[in-house]
Amino acid sequence: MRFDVMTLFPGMFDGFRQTQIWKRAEAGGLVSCDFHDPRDFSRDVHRTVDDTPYGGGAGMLLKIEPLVDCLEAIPRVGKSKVLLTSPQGKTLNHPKLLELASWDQLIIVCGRYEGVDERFIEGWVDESFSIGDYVLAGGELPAMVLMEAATRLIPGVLGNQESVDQDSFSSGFLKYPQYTRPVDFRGRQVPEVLRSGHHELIKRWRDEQALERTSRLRPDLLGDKQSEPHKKR
Ligand code: 4FV
Repeated sequence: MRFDVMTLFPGMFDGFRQTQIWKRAEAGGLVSCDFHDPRDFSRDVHRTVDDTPYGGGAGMLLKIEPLVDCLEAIPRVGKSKVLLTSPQGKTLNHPKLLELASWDQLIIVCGRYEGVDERFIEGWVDESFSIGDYVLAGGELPAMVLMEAATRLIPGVLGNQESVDQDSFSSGFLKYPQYTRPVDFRGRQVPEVLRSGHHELIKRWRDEQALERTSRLRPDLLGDKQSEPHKKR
């Protein structure tokens, strides 16, 4: 999977690229990423990439020329899609990330200022995505969220595929409670069943817990799924 990120702040990704999951995936040739700064495509000595909105209103917008010139300079690789980070986009979720993880190239345009010229969206963006109903200063964090979440779903990136399959949402349920040593912390015990070694009982307990917390915390996830969480669909 190849990520091409259009951003005015490529440095924001330095820390992200030091994360273990990304470094291992990049070293294994499972992912790669390149950064492209629209400011390098601005057409004036002041390297302007923003301007005031027609019709008035607060703030500035990203101009269309540097965005189009920057995008058209990115070599396309196989099945590629142009994504824009925007609060107006569809909110990312697990099924969408599974779909995005199947593309050869994702070009992510990071919004800044109050947004971008609408003609760029109409003419050059395949899909806008949001990470939630709140407003950020830029699209760089949403881009990293997508890059990490999609990369985790690429076969071979995570040590054991099992951990993806057991992720929250991959079964459509929230994950069951989990515990590790010590067995007792200030009188708080690890549930007996998990220390029983009785795998059938452990699985049943985890199913019940996943269903209970999903119906309590995220009933919207249940839809038709009223019964066991881990019954293969
Ligand atoms: C956002 C979000 C978001 C809007 C103006 C950056 C900001 C500026 N992107 N999910 N929520 N973007 O707030 O994706 O362009």
